[in-house]
Amino acid sequence: MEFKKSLNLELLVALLLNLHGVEQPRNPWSDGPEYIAQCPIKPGANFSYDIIFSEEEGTLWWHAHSDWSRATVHGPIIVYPKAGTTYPFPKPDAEFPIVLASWFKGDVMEIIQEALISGDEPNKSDALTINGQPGDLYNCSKRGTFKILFDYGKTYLLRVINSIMNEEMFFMVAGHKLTVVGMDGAYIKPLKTSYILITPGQVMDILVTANRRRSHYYMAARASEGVVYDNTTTTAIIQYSGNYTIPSTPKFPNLPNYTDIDAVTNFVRRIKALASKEHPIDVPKKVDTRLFITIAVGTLPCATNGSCTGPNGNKLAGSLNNASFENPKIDVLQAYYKKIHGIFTTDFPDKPPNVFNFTSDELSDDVVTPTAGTKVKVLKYNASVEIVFQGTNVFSAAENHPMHLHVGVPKNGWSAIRFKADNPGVWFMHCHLERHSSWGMDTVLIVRDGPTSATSIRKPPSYLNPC
Ligand SMILES: [Cu+2]
Repeated sequence: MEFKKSLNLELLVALLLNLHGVEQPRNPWSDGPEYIAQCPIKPGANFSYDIIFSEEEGTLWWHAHSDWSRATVHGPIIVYPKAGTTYPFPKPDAEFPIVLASWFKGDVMEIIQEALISGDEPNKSDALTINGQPGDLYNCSKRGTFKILFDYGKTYLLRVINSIMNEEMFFMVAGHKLTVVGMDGAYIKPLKTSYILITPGQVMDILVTANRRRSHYYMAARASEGVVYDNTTTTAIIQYSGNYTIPSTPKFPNLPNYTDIDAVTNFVRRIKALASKEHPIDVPKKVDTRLFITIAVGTLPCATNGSCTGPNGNKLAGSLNNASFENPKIDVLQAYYKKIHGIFTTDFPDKPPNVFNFTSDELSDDVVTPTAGTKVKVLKYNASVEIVFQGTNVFSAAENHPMHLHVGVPKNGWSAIRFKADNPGVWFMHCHLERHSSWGMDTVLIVRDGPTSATSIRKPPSYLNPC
């Protein structure tokens, strides 16, 4: 698969791709994040990505991964069942990708650059969109609202992708039950629900049966609250085929409130892996490498002495175990592979440097003083790893953190994951709230090579972009 064309000549920004849910066995060279897997592709240059699919099925997606280019450069990838096999659920009659995204009045790359210089919160988006259109509740897009046609009695597969920059989203279809059957490139136990909560970076495969009175119905999405969030509502319309009186306005869904934490919890706790014979899961029962990682928003001193407009004249900084990630001069992968010293350090802490009441409502602002640097964690090949992520309430900035190892860390809560480090390479681990990632809420996991060439990083492509 080549994305050469879409990344070519006319683009004015440096772009990189990140493939969501694609495991890319031993192939970090085409994973994408700038300064992690490669240097940014400069305007006018091009780069071919080699994307190796292995176990993935269902919906995946790709997005640019250079500053905030993800806002507008993204798209679905669909993996159908292997020849001779079928879905682990009744085959849908038709399918629609539903891509949620953010719209900013202004240049997104400038918006984040200005925020990083000022040290303050970046601008909120001005609209949220479904397949590129904000929908009827904004004053700019009535004619363009995205519409799909339902034939009564048929079952449709909605492939919902959240490419929104900073908001976790409730999504609903008025009057219709949803059955979630897949997430992030894997099928799950069918989950019947009236709404979903989908975090930035996530994908959900959802069955909807057209079994309601022939009419027009809104599908709609709005945020679950964050510290700062776009509180607008994006819509698209489902129109039944056939003869009926068209309503003056489509039926609107009863979306959970922005602040409805119970709605978040009640949905998320029901997500279960398929764990069938055909779709096994293999969670390590014994663990030999443990990481306990606190997630915090703190501050770093202002680069331009005292002129920052963040808290106390400082600049906002995200951190994992008090380490605030800084992009290196050369990508970590190249430095690791070619043994170039002085680009990163391997001292990412295994546990929080200081222990405090992580979720207290009364924390002093200096309880976490992050250190800026390029700290990575090196894992042995085949290590059985457990990571416990712990959310914190530093700066009263507790919110959900959708960590890109595909795990949501709930507001003032924790998540635990286990995996076998059997994919040698250099892998970016970051919060998928884009402003948190820009503030340094990131680190890199390096999985060392195994004993043979078949358990080692593949050879680099013949051309690597210079930094
Ligand atoms: Cu976060």
